[in-house]
Amino acid sequence: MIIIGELINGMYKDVSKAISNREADVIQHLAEEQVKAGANILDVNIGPYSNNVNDDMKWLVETIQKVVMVPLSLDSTRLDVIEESMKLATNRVVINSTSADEDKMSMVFELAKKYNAQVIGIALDSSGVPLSRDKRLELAVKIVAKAAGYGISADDLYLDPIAMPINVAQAQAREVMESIREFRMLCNPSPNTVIGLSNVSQGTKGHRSLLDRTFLVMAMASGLTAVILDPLDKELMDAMITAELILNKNIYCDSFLEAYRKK
Ligand code: THG
Repeated sequence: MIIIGELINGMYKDVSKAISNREADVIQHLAEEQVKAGANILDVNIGPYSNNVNDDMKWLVETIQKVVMVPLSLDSTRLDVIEESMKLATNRVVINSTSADEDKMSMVFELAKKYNAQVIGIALDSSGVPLSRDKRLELAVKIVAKAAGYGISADDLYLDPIAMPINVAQAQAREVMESIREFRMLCNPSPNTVIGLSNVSQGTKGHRSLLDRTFLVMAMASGLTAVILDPLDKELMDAMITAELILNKNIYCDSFLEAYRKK
């Protein structure tokens, strides 16, 4: 499982404050803790409150790279912001994200090609979030075909069926599970699949972690290969590690949680 740590996001008030006040220690602590907890990639999102998106994103990338070596997932709707920070990246980056809209895909895949980046493609277009597996599949097909046209291999593509809050879109969970299964069959080798797991429990009161980890285990059984989550949620990470074991991705031993963490 590819773990993408979600905590460096200006949606969180303390992170937003740390960005505007240039508190490097706050950001670097979050980066180190997430990597220590098992994050393979860190999502970097300046959030909705930034007044200076370009400088803020560049500062975040430089600040994080001073303390950890992992690749970054640059999470922004602004491609100019992504490109400016890509120039500073010391590792391969993930562009988070493109939609299935033709013009957006052209710009994102062009950029990915130029900088040898990976891409998250969200099964969504200007008509909105799809509510059925069929519509999600139709959009995913467009993304896979477009990526192939730019010579971007399926390994470098992450298809996101959009996990939605369970409290307002309860029927979508099953559609998402089935979409993950279908996306994996779109080509050979299969594209990666990814979800923003915390979306699931957004706005719910109580049991957030339980909702997220149950959803994650089910999505993994459907073929999920990457996930954006809070790696500091230990019960969530334990569930992820256990699901990988049950799916026969790692060899069993009695101390399998410790063994996984030692790797
Ligand atoms: N797909 C892709 N990228 C994504 C998402 C996705 N990036 C952003 C998001 N979704 C994933 N990241 C988060 C990060 C935090 C939360 C949800 C998703 C979250 N935050 C608290 C909340 O809203 O309750 C914030 C609490 C606070 O303000 O302190 O839940 O789906 N490709």
